[in-house]
Amino acid sequence: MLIIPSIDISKGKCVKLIEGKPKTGITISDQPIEIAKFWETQGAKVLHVIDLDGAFSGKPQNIPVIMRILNEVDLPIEVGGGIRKVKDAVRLVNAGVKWVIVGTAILENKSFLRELLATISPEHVIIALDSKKGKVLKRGWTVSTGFSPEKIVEDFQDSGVAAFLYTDVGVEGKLSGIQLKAVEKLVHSTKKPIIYSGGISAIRDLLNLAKIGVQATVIGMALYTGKLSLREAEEAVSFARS
Ligand code: AMZ
Repeated sequence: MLIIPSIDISKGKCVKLIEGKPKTGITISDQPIEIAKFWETQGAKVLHVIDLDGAFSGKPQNIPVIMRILNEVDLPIEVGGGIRKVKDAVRLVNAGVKWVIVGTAILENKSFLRELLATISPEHVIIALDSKKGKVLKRGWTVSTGFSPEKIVEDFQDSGVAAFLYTDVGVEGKLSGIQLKAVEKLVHSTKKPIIYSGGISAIRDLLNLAKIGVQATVIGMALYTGKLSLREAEEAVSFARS
C-alpha cells in the first residue's frame, strides 16, 4: 500500500483543517514548496496536493504554488480542489500533474467526465468521494449529494479512471482512527483501486487498510503532528505485504 503525504494549500500556505472547515486546524508552513521537498527527501513516492481555496470557491486559486511544486519536486503529484472546468484539468495535466482529482464537477454535471476524457487519458483522473455518514459531499464538503459512495463508483467505474479517492470527512484531521467497515464495503463494491484518506493516527490503521485491499492512503495530520513518520508508515506496510 502506497503512503501519500498530503499538502493542503490555503492562501499560499500549507495547512491542515479539521473536518475540512475553514479557520480550523493548524498552519504547518507558509512555504508549501519546502514541505513538498521535505517529503521528497523523506522518501515519498507520490504527493497529494489540494487547493482548498479552489475547493471552496469553485475555481483553482493556488496554481502558482502547484506549478512551483511541479518544477521543484521530482515526484508524481495528484492535485484536486476547484477543478470544475475541463480546461483547468487539461492545463494541470499538460503542466505535468500526474492525476487530477475531481469531485464536484463530476457530481454536478453529467457530461463533465465525458468531455474531460475527450481531451485527457482516464489514467490521469481520480474521482473524489468525500463522504460523511454514508453520503458523498460536494462544494468544499458543504453540500450533500444524497448519494452513497458505492452509487457514484457504480456510475463511473467503467470510465477507465485511475482510482477513486474516498475521504471520510467526519474524521478528517481529528487523529481519531478510521471507520473501517465503511471503507471495506466500498473496496468490495469495485475492482477499481481505492485510495483512502481521513483520520489515520496509528500504524494499526494502516495495517487494517492494507488488509482489506486499499491501494494507497493519504496521511496529513498524523505526519504533521509527529504521531507517525513517513518512514515508519512505509516500513509497516511493506512488512504487511510480505
Ligand atoms: O477540506 C475541504 N473542505 C475540502 C477538500 N479537502 N473540500 C474539498 N476537498 C478536496 C477533496 C477532493 O480531493 O477531498 O478537494 C477535492 C475535490 O474538489 P472539487 O472542487 O472537485 O469538489
